[in-house]
Amino acid sequence: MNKIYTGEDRLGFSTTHTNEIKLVVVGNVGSGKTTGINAVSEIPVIGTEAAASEREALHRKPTTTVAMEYGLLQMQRTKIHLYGTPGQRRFDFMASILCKGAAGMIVMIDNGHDAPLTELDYFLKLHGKFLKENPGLLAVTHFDDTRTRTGLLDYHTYAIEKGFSIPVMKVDARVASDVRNVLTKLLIEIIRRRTAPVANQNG
Ligand SMILES: Nc1nc2c(ncn2[C@@H]2O[C@H](COP(=O)(O)OP(=O)(O)O)[C@@H](O)[C@H]2O)c(=O)[nH]1
Ligand SMILES: [Mg+2]
Repeated sequence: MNKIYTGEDRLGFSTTHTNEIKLVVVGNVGSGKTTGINAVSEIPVIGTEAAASEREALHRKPTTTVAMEYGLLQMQRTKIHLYGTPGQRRFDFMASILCKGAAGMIVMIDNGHDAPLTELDYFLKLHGKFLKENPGLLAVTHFDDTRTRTGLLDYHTYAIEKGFSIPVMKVDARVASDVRNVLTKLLIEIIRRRTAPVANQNG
């Protein structure tokens, strides 16, 4: 018979105590990483905004995250430590550092970008190893002011073609309930993987 793991016996997901996890938000400049973290954090976000240097970064705003952001919130008996990464390419090393110990990843893509699937490709490659081993979610923003005709299904198909089966959601990073929906979906997937029955454990 399969064993159903509950409580604290597997990878630390408790059904009775508060769990703590780290989640990381990656994605292109201006997609809404900083905005999204600010929308849901229950503490003042600790951040490192500075003048942007890369042209791409200036598309939406004059400043951008240069090292990291940190926000904290609690949902479903879980404390979520939320880390935002810089979008500018020259800070990619920082994103890799921030991924250490993370339980899941949100890849946020600005649908108003000239070539959003190329942007997605970049982040799938950069974080491919992490996403193959951990739960991830693709959050697509800026649908209301989009300049492209790329739809959610296009993102899904593209990710599948590249070997990534991750959920795709439409999000407005300015809207707290949207961002919370994304976090809930990712959290459920994290818990599901950690508590799923282990097939044929005892033959
Ligand atoms: N119209 C629109 N604006 C958005 C949406 N999501 C985020 N924004 C705005 O886009 C900008 C994103 O900036 P920021 O959060 O700093 O992006 P980051 O570089 O990913 O951290 C902000 O001005 C947000 O208010 C969306 O879905 N629609
Ligand atoms: Mg930012």
